[in-house]
Amino acid sequence: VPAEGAVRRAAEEFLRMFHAEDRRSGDLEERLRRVRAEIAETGTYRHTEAELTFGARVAWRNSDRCIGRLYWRSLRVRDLRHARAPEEVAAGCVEHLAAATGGGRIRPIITVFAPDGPGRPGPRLWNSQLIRYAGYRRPDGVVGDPANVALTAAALALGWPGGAGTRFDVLPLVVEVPGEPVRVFDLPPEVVLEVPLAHPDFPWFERLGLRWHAVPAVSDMTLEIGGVTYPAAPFNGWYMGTEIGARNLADTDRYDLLSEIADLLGLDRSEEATLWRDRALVELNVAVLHSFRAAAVTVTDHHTEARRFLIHLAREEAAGRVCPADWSWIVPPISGAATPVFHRYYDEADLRPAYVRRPEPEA
Ligand code: HEM
Ligand code: NRG
Repeated sequence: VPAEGAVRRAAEEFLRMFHAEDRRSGDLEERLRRVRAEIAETGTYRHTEAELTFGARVAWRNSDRCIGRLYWRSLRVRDLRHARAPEEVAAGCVEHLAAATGGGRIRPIITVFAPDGPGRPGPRLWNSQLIRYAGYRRPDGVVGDPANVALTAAALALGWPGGAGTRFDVLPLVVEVPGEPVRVFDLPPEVVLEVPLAHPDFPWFERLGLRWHAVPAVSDMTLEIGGVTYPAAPFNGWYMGTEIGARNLADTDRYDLLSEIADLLGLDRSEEATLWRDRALVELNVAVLHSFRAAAVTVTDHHTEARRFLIHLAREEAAGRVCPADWSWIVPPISGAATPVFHRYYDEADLRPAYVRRPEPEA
């Protein structure tokens, strides 16, 4: 928790911004007086629902790594600041997934749990996303997602009995409420929508038994609004296919599937110059987009999303705002120069409100 003067300055800056952007926000001077008094008395202050909603949306708008920001105004904000008990936090996450999944019509949502207060830290989720696949370290390598080996080990150490031992075992939620033992909670399968992957032209693809979950719900970033930090504030939109097809399933330190797929495609892997990696990548990404669409689960492709992002940039510019963007995250991991976001530079700025990645918990 930052010092009182820093909280007051951040609060004032945020409230001035809110009142400048939102005409229904009421009397600024009156609100500033109340917030200053509350900070002087308690060291922090409580956001109104309208402030919280505005802050969470603007934090999305400020996320320089996110290509999906055209829809920042549509973020639905669930206020669970009263939830502090581990059971309440877990239940709030389960409800979040049910509401976000919408049977496949995915809705951008954030659930905000209790903030850090002076001498009273808020709850934390150890999961990097609400839905994560286990990674079990075995003598001959990792079964599952190598990105989640530490979380899997932590869950097992906390009493999680482990899953079926497949490559796609859904991990439990790991909830930390300061002053209490860390707890694990299984996710009910009905809130974990998954898409089995098939390819429109290659029947063998389905037999690989690949799948991915429908909702990317990031749960390891702290939401910072006007000097208040919310360490548990899971948010989600929908997937861009490349996140799954060009990274999660393809990276050598993730599922590392390119060699296997190239062989099934009958490609010549004797030298790099046959571009077997690139051809396998494209077919894997075709399968991801095809399968999500066949399952009626919201997904976007990188060409469409890149075009939308430039519309967003133009709108932000028209509104007189700086729109920070990080080229190395915005440009998609395949076919970069075939998308319009490749061919320009972007403003850099570290604006608030923001989602700030917090360090991985020690496992
Ligand atoms: C990052 C797309 C919604 C905040 C990203 C990335 C993509 C993306 C492709 C890069 C991820 C990576 O390379 O690992 C989308 C799409 C959305 C969406 C298609 C659909 C609506 C949201 C929402 C929020 C958000 C609702 C927050 C309210 C962020 C943040 C990052 C990010 C903070 C950076 C994550 C990090 O540093 O690891 N987004 N996003 N996005 N997005 Fe979005
Ligand atoms: N690349 C990660 C997810 C990061 C955020 N991406 C989104 N966010 N689409 C992965 O799981 O592949 N979102 O809020 O929609």
